[in-house]
Amino acid sequence: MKIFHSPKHTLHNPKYEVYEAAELIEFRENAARMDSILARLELEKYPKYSLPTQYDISTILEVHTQEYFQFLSSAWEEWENYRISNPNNYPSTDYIPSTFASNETVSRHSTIFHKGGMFVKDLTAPISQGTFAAALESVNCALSAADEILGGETFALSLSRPPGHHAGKAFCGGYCYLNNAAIAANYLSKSAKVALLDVDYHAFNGTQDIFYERNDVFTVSLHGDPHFEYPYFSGYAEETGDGVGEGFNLNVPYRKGTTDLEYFMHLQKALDAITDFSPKYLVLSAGVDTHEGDPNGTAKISYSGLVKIGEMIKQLHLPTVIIFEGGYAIDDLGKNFVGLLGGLVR
Ligand code: SP5
Ligand code: ZN
Repeated sequence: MKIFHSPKHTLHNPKYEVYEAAELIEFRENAARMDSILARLELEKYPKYSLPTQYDISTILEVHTQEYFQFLSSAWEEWENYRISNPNNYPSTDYIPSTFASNETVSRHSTIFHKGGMFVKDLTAPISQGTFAAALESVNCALSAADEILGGETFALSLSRPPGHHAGKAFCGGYCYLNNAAIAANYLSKSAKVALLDVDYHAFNGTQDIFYERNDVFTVSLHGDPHFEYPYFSGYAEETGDGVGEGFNLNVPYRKGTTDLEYFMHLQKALDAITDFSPKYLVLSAGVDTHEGDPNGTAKISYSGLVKIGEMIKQLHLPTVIIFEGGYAIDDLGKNFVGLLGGLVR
């Protein structure tokens, strides 16, 4: 199995995120997460990583809008230019908007403030100087992994960072800017039917947005119920798709404090639905913020539970592109992620 990784992920390095109300905390989706995973892969004797191939941006523009992509590419610089051209004292910073568009049909996109209010969904997607470059490399890793599968491999791993599943057609949010898994699934969908399974603790609002009106990619997510959990406005069981996509989106929300055995039951339901769809390929959005020690989650999945999740997914017997998403229990992250991975690929 090939593993794709780019050291350029470190270019994405926001300092802070806004947690709740006015509480500023250190940015949790940090570069140390990747170090933890790389160290564990080495310890467990996985092959050394490969650098990704560079793909044309048309692979991204089939999933994200041109306007949004343009915004991401220039946001930090526009923000920096605004700072420089204004007489104030603050030093160069990450960009986090503070004024949000309430109606997405308005199109007053003139300043960075208008654009930020349109395209940024929440206060946990700060844009640092190298965010766009890192996000592109994260996509390149995902597409490189997809090409392995098209070439006949059974598994390929993309160590994508930043993660992607909260990024929609025209928005970033929740640590995500470009939807790595969606871009890989869209790329694979040119060859055959694809299922996308998301086991990150949070609902995949970006992925759902992208495929909601499509029937060639079946999207399934298990997550903390949005009645109490981020992203709050998406991830409900009654959201099943629209138009020809009706019936091709499955949300499986679960209760606060969900434990291993309950989780396996939910997962089996998701796997059965995927089997019924009979896809040729699987894209797995692999987050391990379901772990009992995760500061961003409420689920109580044990280490052995994560291994078992991998083993259950293996029973689909599908060629699978594995894409790293969330997981913030930094001390256990490498062990947890490689545990799920090992259940699946070993
Ligand atoms: C990829 C990924 O895992 N993104 C997660 C983004 C989570 N953002 C959470 C923001 C909401 C914080 N609310 C905390 C409630 C604690 N009582
Ligand atoms: Zn998550």
